[in-house]
Amino acid sequence: MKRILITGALGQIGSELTMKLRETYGTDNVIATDIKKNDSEAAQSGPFEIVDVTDLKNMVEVAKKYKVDTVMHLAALLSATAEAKPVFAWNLNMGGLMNALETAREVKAKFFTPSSIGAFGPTTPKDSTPQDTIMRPTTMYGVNKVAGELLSDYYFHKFGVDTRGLRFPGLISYVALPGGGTTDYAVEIYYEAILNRKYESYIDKGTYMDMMYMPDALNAIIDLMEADPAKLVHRNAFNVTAMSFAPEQIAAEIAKHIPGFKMTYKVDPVRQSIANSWPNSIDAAAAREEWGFKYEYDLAKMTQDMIEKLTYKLKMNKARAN
Ligand code: AKB
Repeated sequence: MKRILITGALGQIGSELTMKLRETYGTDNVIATDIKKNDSEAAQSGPFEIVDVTDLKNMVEVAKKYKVDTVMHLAALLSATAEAKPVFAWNLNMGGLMNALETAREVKAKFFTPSSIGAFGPTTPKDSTPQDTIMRPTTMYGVNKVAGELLSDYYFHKFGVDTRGLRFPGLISYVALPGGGTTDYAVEIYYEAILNRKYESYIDKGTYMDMMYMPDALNAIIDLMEADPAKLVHRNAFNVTAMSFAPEQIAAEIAKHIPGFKMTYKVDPVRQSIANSWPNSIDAAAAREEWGFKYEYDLAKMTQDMIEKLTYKLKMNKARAN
């Protein structure tokens, strides 16, 4: 990877991935794009272009202008929003992906896009979900993710585009908030714990889902993209995970740092039923074997870091506002 174009660069993954790639590959070699500009570091610290992923011409022009050799396509709606707006989700998630793949084909670039644990469904084995297994999701997001994996495989086999992907679990970070996902509770809980010492969970106790801390997710993207293609048996997309927990377990871990922290439950039936259709925990053996996937943060280590960094961030925000 030498010159990288990122779509959805101001979203939850993009805002941190842009900065990490700029540190690693050079500021001018990472072109952040999104539908709107804001005053975030990712938008202001290097090349930025407005790109609407439903506009193929615009995307190809930007890719050609910067002579990119890699396209990372992150712009997409997450599971809960996609469930609320299924037609819009299909058009944006599938139309955007098709345009990004076409762009990569046109400029002969390598390609990355995230898949998700949402690609699995209620008939998938729930525990240690294998890399290759039943994939019959019951959500629009899941349908998009399975179709996206297949489309990425198609572009590899048909046109030789070097497509690669990861099935991400819930991603937890103190930098940018996720929006419209089912796993978002595991980010919100830290904000509420620090600010109010309490959290009302919309996911019920006993509901296990895979999660990963953002620094591990960013390393996984780079490691996969730099992996020797000769070693890749799979491509779109690899199971990756760092931990699996239920709401009461993350709450207990937070309470070790914030005494008196209390969690209550008010279950949201839509997001609960999405969570129920996903695995309890997935197996990342193929990612470990084919390109050396590893992670550093488990629940305890992540919680310590999240609370430290988020407390500082919220303090700085408050100081700036006063
Ligand atoms: C979501 O909850 O929709 C995402 C995901 C697991 O893909 N965080």
